[in-house]
Amino acid sequence: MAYSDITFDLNDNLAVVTLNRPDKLNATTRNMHAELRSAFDEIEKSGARAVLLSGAGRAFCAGQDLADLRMDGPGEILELLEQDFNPLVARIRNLPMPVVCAVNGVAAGAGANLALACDIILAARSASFLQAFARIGLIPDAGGTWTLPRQVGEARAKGMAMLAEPVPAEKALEWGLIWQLCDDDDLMDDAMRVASRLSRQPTKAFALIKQAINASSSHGFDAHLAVEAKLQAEAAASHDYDEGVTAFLEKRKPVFKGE
Ligand code: T3D
Repeated sequence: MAYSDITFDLNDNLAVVTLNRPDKLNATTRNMHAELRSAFDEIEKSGARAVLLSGAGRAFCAGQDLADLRMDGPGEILELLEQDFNPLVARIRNLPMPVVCAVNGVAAGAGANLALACDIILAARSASFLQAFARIGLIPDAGGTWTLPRQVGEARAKGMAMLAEPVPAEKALEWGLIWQLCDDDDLMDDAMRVASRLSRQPTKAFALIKQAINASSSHGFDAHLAVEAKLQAEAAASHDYDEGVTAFLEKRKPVFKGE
């Protein structure tokens, strides 16, 4: 597929996906979603072992392009969520490899929740997270009402959703929304370093870590111990587990294959 609303590059097992409508702060369109679906299809087929997601220009993503709406009522919103946003964030959460997000500027509306669906989030000091929905009479979607209370607690989740004020990256770090704060000029190098390191690590274990952590919110502790044991047994069946232990005993660096 030829891409116009995103750029997509795959090198050395690392896929780099960049939202690419900088004039509109990378607001998403139906076409951008179609391109993202195609890119993630390619990623899954290609044997890639990590993804880096970012935005072109001064923003990460301003959420749904409000000029790309028919404005013919709730059916349209349901369609957008069920066909575009929900499958996208679910795919990222369930993708069997780490997804690193470099939040290079404002992440607003569903753009904020797209970033928060990723596994390792780095943000530039000048970036911010804005649950803009209430400004237009909507509620946080694309997983926002699920993710926010878990990550920042109910008090801050409700404040973010109802006051709809930007949360600066430094506060996002303090609140546990993101992994790392970077100087603006360093963000892409730092994010590339993290993503490229992850692309050479035990991918199968990373997929199982995602599965275990995703499942943790729907079980009690005892039930989760059983899930964890089952997933650990799967990890122990991998080449990379054999290699990790062997390399440790031989006092050398492991060479993981992601298998
Ligand atoms: O039907 C549904 O709505 C369902 C799905 C919803 C999911 C959602 O994501 S709802 C939330 C949608 N997003 C927003 O409400 C955010 C809208 N944008 C903003 O509030 C501001 O642009 C920002 C706070 C993000 C940044 O402000 P600022 O001052 O840095 O930039 P700007 O001047 O507002 O924007 C620059 C350009 O991008 C401008 O275009 P122009 O005038 O230069 O041609 C602006 O219109 C455009 N832009 C920014 N966000 C969007 C957008 N165009 C369309 N849709 C946008 N979301």
